[in-house]
Amino acid sequence: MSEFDPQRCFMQGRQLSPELLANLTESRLSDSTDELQKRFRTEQYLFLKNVFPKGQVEAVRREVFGRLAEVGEIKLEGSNGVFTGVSHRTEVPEGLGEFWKSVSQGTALRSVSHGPLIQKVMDRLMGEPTVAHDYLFLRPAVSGRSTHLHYDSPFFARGSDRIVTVWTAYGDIPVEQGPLLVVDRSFEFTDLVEASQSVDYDSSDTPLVQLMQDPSKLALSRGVQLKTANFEAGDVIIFSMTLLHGSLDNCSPNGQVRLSSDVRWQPAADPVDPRYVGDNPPGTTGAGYGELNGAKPLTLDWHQR
Ligand SMILES: O=C(O)CCC(=O)C(=O)O
Repeated sequence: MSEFDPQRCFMQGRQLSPELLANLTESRLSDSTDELQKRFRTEQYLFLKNVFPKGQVEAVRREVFGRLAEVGEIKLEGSNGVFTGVSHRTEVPEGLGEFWKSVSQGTALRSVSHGPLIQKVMDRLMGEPTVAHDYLFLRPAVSGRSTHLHYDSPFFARGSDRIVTVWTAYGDIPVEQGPLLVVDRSFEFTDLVEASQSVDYDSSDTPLVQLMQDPSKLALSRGVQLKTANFEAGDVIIFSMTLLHGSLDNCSPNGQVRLSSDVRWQPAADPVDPRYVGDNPPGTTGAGYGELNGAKPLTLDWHQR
């Protein structure tokens, strides 16, 4: 297991208390299906190492960073993406939403995010045929773009109640570059889970779905740990709708962009929320790919940390 430096974990500019941080429990595809299913039932997440071959991940990086290079945001160093500090994305003739849709539907990306490898994993984990939502959340994160703690249930409250999120690391993402973090056993915080489940989110204004409080104070008051890891290219974390999670700040000193996607999977037998299917999915609020954070031009916030 690659240990991380707990001093290097920040969320929204706040350093997390090192004594509250711990490594995610690692799982491997070679573990038995029974073991994987049991671990998912117990912890409501599975941190699966090396799901995708490095070559496939490299292809995704080249594809996505190549598109961002076209709009001046990324300086390509091999398959590494370094933010240039400028963006010409608002000038694309098709508009930001269409541009982001085309990046999110790239061939290399989809052959990983919706390909046979992950399909097999999900069928195994759920013990029945599964299907992925077509709508994909692609996240190139520069500094200042971390995600507050939240439960996913308000966004995916319609359709199946057996949905899970599959978050994939496209590249090595050490803790200082902003990987995913989960609040251990947060499915037991009945008050917060119930509050999140009472929201069926379809509006870009109000309902409060993010927890704005200091993650360390929350973990301390609930007697739990904050779990993350030095993610490696091709690692995946699968988690339930009732597990609090967010991402660490990307503190890369040289503007290294961290790249991930998150996609929802569910049993194929359950109804699928039509907002997230098709070539032109409306998305949560109806604004399509244009509503996603990823659709916004990269900004210079990373200089401000
Ligand atoms: O990658 C991130 O910053 C957040 C991901 C997330 O919230 C999710 O996968 O549900």
